[in-house]
Amino acid sequence: MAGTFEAPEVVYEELDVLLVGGGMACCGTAYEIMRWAEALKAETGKELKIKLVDKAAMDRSGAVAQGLSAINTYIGDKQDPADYARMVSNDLMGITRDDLAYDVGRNVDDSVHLFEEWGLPIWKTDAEGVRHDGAEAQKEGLPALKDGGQPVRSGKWQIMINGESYKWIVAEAAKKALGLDRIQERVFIVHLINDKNDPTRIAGAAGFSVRENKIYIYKAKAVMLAAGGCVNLFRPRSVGEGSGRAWYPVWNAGSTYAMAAEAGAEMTMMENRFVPARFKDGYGPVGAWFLLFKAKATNAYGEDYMVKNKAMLDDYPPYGQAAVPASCLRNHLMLKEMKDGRGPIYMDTVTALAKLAETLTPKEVKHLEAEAWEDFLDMCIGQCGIWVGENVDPREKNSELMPTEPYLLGSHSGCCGIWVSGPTDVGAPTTEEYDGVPAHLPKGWNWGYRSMTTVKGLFTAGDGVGASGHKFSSGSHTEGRLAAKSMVKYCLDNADFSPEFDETNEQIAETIWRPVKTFLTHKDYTTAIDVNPNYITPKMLQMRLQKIMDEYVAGVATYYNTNDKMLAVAEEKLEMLKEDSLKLRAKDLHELLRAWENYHRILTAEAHMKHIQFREESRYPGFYYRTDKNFVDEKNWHCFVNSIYDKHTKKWTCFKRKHIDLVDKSKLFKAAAPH
Ligand code: SFD
Ligand code: AMP
Repeated sequence: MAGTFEAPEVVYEELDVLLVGGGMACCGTAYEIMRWAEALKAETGKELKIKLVDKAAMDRSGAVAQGLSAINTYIGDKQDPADYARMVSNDLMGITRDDLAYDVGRNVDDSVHLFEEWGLPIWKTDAEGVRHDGAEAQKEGLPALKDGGQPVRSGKWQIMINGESYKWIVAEAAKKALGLDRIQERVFIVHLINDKNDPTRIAGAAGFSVRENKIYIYKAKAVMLAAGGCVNLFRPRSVGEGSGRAWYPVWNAGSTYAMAAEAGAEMTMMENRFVPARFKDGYGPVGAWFLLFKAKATNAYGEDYMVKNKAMLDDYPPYGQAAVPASCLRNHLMLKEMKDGRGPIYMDTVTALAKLAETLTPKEVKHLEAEAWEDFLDMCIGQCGIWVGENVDPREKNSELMPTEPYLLGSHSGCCGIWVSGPTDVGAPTTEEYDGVPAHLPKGWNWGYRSMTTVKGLFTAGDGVGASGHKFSSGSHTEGRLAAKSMVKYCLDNADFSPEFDETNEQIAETIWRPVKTFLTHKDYTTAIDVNPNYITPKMLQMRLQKIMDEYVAGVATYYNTNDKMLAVAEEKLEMLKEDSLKLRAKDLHELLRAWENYHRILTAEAHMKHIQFREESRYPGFYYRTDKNFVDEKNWHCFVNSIYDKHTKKWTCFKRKHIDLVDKSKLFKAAAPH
C-alpha cells in the first residue's frame, strides 16, 4: 500500500551487499563487484544480493555532476606510485597513509583507461608534439592511453579531458555492470544499523525516498558507504542572490562521516579541511590556470606573493622546503597579503595569455582561449555567468581570487575521513601476523579486508577514506573498485552470518519520520508556518550551525583563526545544537532531506571541532590556525589524530596513532631538514 505523508510505507529488503552513494567511488564498486560476484557464483553457486542506493540520480550525482575538465590523478609511464605517495604526503603536511596512496597510485591508471574505453575523450599529444583536444584526438584516431597514447598534461599528475559528460559515462558503465534492478535512486540513507549481537559489526542501513512517502530498511552483511564529503557546514562566502553557490557540491552533506561515526567506525584526521583558492564569487577552478596556462597570482599591486613571501615557508620545516609547497602553505602566503591590506588577490590571466601567444600558433592560442571558458563550462558554469555578467575578457582583465569557506573531504586536496584497512602487500614485512599471514604494514593499519573500516562489514572509498587525499575522481573510482573485491571476500568468509538489527523496524521508522511528526503535531499552533516555538526549520538550523563554525572554528569571519577558548565555546554551542536537532521539522519530503542532511553536518562539524581541539598545533597553516598553538610541532604531533564516537553517550574520544613513512620522503626537500 502506498504511504501517505502522515503514515509512510515501510519497505524492507534483505541483501548481502548494500552500496550507499552513486558517485565516483560507488560507480567503481558497482562496476567491479559484479565480476567478483559472478566468479563467486560460478565457484559456489551462491548469488549475492546486491543493491546500490543513491539520494540523487547517478547520471549526474556527486561531485562530478557538472563534469570536469581534467583527471587529476593519472600516473602514466614517467612516474611511479611511490612518487605519487610522496606528493600526497607533502601536500598534506606529512601525515598520510603511504600504503593507501601507493595502492591508489599503482591501480589508478587502469580506471582512467576504462573511462577512455567507455568513451571519455582524452586530450592527446601526437608524435609531432601537437596537442589535440579529446574530440579531435578521437577523430584523428590517436592511440588510446593504454596503447601508448600520450596525454596532454596540465600538471605533473593531471591530464586534460573533454569532460562535460564525465559522470554520465562513468555512471553508464556502473549501471550496465550492476543492472537497473539493483539500483534504487532518490533514496537518502539516514543511518547505518549495527548488529544486535556484535555492536562492532554492521547489519544494514535505513533511509527514505525523496519522492514518495516511503521508508527503506535494508539488512546487509557488507555495506559500502561512499556518500561524498561535507559542504555547507561553514557559513559560505556567497550570500543573498549568490546563496547556495559553493565550490564542492552542496549535496555532499557529511553523510559519510556522520553515519560511519555513529556506527562506531574509527575516524581519522577530521581536523583536516580544504580551503581552496578559487575565482571570487563563482568558485571557478584555478588548476588549469596555474598549471596549463602557467598563470601567476598576485596581490593588488601586481606582486607575486609566492616569491615575495617565500621566506615565510622557512617557518615550516621540512615542508616549506618542498619544490611544490603544500596547498595550505600557498594559501598561507596569499593570506598574508590579504590580512596586511594588499588585497584583492588576482589571477594574472592577461600576462599568462599574452605569454602563451608568444610561443604558440594562433590556432593553438584560440584553442586555449576556448579552453579557458570550457574549463568553467565543464565544471563550474556559474563562473562563466560571472565573467559574462562582469564583462571579463581574460585577455584584458584579471580576475579576483579568494580563499573560500572550508570544506571537509578526503579525496581532493584534503584528507579527513575514516580509518581503513590497507593493502596486504605494501610495506616491509614485519614479524607480526594477521590470521597467520605475515603482516606488512605497521600495527593497526591492516585487518584483512582492504578498505574495511574498524566496523566489521563496513567499507568506504573516495571522500570516505581518511589520511590519503589527492585521489580525485579517478582515484576515488579506483578505491571503490579495490573495495569491491574485498567486500565479496568478506561475504564469502561470513557466509553463515545472519545480521540482526540492534533496533526494531518500528523504532527505525519512527526516528526517520520524526521531523514530519514534529511538524504535523505542531503546525496549527501558529499561523505563520515558519514561526513556531515547537520546532526549528532545517534552514534555520543550518544557519545556526554555519554561524558557530564560522565564528569559532576558524571560518572566513576570523581569517581561519581559532584558539582553545573559541573551541570551548563552539563545543558547548554544538552540543546544544545537537540537542535541538531533535526539534527539526519537515513540512514536506524536501525538508525531510534537508533535516537529515543538516543532522549529518552537525556530527561532521563536531568531529572537525573536536579534532582541532585535540591537535595542539596548527598543522595546516593557510587552512586554519590555532592562534594559541600557532606552529607545526613535528616532535609531538607528527601523528594521526583518530577518534571514535559513541552513539549512546553521544561523546567523542580522540587519540593519537603513530605515523610511519613507508616511502622515503627525503627526495621531496631541497635542503636536508630535520624531520
Ligand atoms: O577542478 C548519498 N574533483 C576533481 N577531480 C578530478 O579528477 N579532476 C578535477 O578537475 C577535479 N576538480 C573538481 C572536483 C570536484 C568538484 C566538485 C569540482 C572540481 C568543482 C573531485 C572529484 O569530483 C571527487 O574527488 C570525487 O567525485 C569523489 O568521489 P566520491 O564517490 O567519494 O564522492 P561523490 O562523487 O561526490 O559521490 C557521492 C555520492 O553519494 C550520494 N549521497 N546517497 C544516499 N544517501 C545519502 N545520505 C547520500 N549522501 C550523498 C550522492 O548523491 C553521490 O552519488 S578541480 O577542483 O580539481
Ligand atoms: P584545483 O583547480 O585548484 O582544484 O587544482 C586542480 C589540480 O591542480 C590539483 O591536482 C591541484 O593540486 C593542482 N594545483 C592547483 N594549483 C596549483 C599550484 N599553484 N601549484 C601546483 N599544483 C596546483
